[in-house]
Amino acid sequence: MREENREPGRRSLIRGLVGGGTVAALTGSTALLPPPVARADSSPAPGGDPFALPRFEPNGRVREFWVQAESFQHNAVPNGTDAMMGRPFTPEQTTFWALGYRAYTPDWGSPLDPDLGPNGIGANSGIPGPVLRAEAGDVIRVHFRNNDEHYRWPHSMHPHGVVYDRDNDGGWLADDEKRAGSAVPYGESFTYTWYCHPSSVGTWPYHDHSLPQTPPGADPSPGASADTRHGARGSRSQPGRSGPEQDGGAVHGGAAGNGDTAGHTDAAGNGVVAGNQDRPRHPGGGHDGDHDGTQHPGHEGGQDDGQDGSQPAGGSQDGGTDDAQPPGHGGQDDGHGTGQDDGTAGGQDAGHGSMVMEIGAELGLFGILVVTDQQTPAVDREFVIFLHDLNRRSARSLGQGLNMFNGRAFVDNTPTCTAKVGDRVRWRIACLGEEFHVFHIHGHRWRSRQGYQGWVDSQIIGPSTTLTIEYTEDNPGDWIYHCHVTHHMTGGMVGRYLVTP
Ligand SMILES: [Cu+2]
Repeated sequence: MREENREPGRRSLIRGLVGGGTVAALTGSTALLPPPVARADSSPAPGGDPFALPRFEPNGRVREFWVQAESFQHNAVPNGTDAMMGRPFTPEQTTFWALGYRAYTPDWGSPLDPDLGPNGIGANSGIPGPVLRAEAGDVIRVHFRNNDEHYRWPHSMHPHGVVYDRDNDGGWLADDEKRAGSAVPYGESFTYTWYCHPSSVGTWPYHDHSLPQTPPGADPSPGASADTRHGARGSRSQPGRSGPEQDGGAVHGGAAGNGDTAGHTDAAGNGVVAGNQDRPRHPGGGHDGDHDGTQHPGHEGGQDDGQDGSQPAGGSQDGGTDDAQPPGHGGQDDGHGTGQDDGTAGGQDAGHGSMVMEIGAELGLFGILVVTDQQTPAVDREFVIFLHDLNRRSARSLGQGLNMFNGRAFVDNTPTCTAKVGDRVRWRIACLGEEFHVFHIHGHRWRSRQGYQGWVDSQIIGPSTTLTIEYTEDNPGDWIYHCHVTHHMTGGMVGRYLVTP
């Protein structure tokens, strides 16, 4: 049915972009126009409600995925070099305890093999997670298991773009903490069901959206420690927990306790908050940092570095960025803060006190979900690149914050993408974190809804938004792709793009 509407939709799109007179001249390239634009034009039935979403027409197919959250030591700069700036790194400076999603055979039997082809799951190395692919009309069923042996935090999977009910959303709220899929305890599993509507066609992120946590090595306030006793479903009372990492691994589900203190009998038993539990709660609750009155002013965010309070208002915006400079480097070079700014100003934005919302995603629990339909052009090469940042507030083992593509920083550590002239190329790019980026590929242009007649060679992308870039390769060379925000590029967001004749 939508097939019939396809061509008119594309034609009107072209008119919108370049005017009707040039339609014929561009016909050859229309197949690679960004599909969502054409679809938006073609979906409403003639004379129908322009607000109406295209209807879900189930095709009876269920796409099943077996996905596991895992923890592992991860070196973001395995070759030890920032080849753009000529700076060396030791493994200690760039290694942290990461989290990642991996795809498995049924019943989480064994990890699926990597498949970097245009219809594959990707590297399946954890960061990013597997590319979850489906078609409009499909139902996606993700069997998710939490095997976070290191942090032992609850985790979840929250998708964008597809359609789901609240129980399958994976997003945790302190005042709605009973939803099983929003906080899957370590060692347990949950099955999510998501529907691929026609409006789901495109590139989307999915990520951990479970309860906030205090990163290991942070200095949670006594009150924050108390909070860890309740609401930390699944992560409390874990046998075998050991190591210093666990100390700070305080789970602040206690935020939920504000409206429900009766259920948390151990609140009174926490000596550290003695005398405070009788204090009237703040109306509106939720502010775990102050609900027990023990939060120290100096303990907001990355207290160790003590710079939070001295940051100008703009500091939080630079949160994960200034910190991308290694100590002793960079700060002076590009006029940004010094290496000791570890981005903790962002901590105030990302959570309360030392807690960090979506810390699982910051440590690597994210991936790309792709929904296609019959209008999606086939390509020869498809590159899946995830832009994300990590600062020392969340990973104290790092010598500096990092700006990463797919869990790696700096050229020849980040993915090297390859194509040959004549290839139909697609980049599926997504972003999470605290930064906005400008994705740029040297030597190439593509169609978008921005720029002169839609042609661009750089595009803005921010947390949870995506880019789908399509073109026919025409320019051989040893190129780079990078974020065009200078200190994100020098913080690691640069990769190689090799095009052969
Ligand atoms: Cu950037």
